[in-house]
Amino acid sequence: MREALQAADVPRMFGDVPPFMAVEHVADVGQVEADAVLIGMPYDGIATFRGGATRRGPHEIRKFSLLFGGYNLDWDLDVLDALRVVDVGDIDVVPGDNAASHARLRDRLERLQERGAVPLIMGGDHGITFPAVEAVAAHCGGPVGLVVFDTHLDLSESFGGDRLTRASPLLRICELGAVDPRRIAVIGVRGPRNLPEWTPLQRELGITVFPMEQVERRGIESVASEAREIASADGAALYVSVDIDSIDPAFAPGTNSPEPGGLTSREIIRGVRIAARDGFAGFDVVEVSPDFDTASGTTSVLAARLLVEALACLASARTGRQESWRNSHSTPGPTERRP
Ligand SMILES: [Mn+2]
Repeated sequence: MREALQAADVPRMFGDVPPFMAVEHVADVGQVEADAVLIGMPYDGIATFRGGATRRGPHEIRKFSLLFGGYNLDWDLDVLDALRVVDVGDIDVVPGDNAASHARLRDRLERLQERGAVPLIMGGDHGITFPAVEAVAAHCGGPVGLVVFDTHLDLSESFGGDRLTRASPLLRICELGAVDPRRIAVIGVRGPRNLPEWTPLQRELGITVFPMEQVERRGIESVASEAREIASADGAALYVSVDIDSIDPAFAPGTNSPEPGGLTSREIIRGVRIAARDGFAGFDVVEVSPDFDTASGTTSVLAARLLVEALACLASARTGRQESWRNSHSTPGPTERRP
C-alpha cells in the first residue's frame, strides 16, 4: 500500500534547497564527512497563541543565510576554512504527530553524531529541543548542561494531554538522567505569559534563571558567562538553545509569542558568543515564524546570523582563537600607526 503524498512523488515544499550559506547539501547521512552539520526540523505541533508556521523556519533561515560568506570580519576568521560544514536538509516530519516527528529527529542526530558532526538545528517549535538534547546526551554518554535563551520557562507537565509540545521541553529535559537541572541556565526570562506553576517548579528543580532584569542590570556578558560556567561545570557537554522570542519583538517580530522588553540583536549575538565560547555538542534556534516576520526577513536573518556566530565559536575553539571577536579590528596604538 502506497502512502499518500509520498515524498518521492511530489515536489518538496520545505528544505533542502538552497543549503545553509550555500554549503554542500548531503542528503545521505551515511556520506556525511563534516565537523558541523546544519539540519532543519520544520515542525510545529501546537501554536498556543496564534497560528504561527515555525515549519517554514528552516526554509527562510536558509534563504537569508545566503547573505553571509565564510569570512567573518568580527572574528577575522573564515569558518568554512576552519570547519567542514554541510547541510543535510530537513527531517521528513509527520505533521500532527509529535512523538513520531521527534523520533525521526533523534535518530538522524544520533547517526550524524556517529559520523563525528556537531549538529546545529533550525526549528521548528521549542518542543524539538527535547529530542535533540536526548540525542546529544545519548551520544556524549556523560552529563549534559544547557544554556537556554528564552522568554518562557516551558515547564508544563503536558499541554492538552500531550507531554511533547513546546510547553514542556525543559521539564522533559530535566527528566533525562544525563541532565542535572542544576546544570541548566535560562537567560532572558520575563513577562506575564509564563505560567504561575513554573516558578516554584523551576526553584525546586534547581534551574538557574537570569531574568531580563538581571541582563539589564549586570549586562549580557556577565550573565552569559555565568550561565556557561553553570552548564558546563565538571566537564559536562554543552547544549545551547536559542528561542527567538528571547529577543525583543523590535528585533525579532516573527515568532508565535512575542514579548516586549527582551534582548537586543547585539545582546543575543554577544550572548551566543560567550555561551558557546568553548564550542558545544549541540545548538538550536527555534520558534522562528516567517509568516509574522517583516518583509525584510528581520527575524530569519537574525536566526541565520546566530547560527553563523555559533559556527564561528566552534571554529575558533578548535583553532585556539576563542573570543577573537574582542579585538580582531581594534584601532592600532600610536606606536603601531604608520607615520
Ligand atoms: Mn519562548
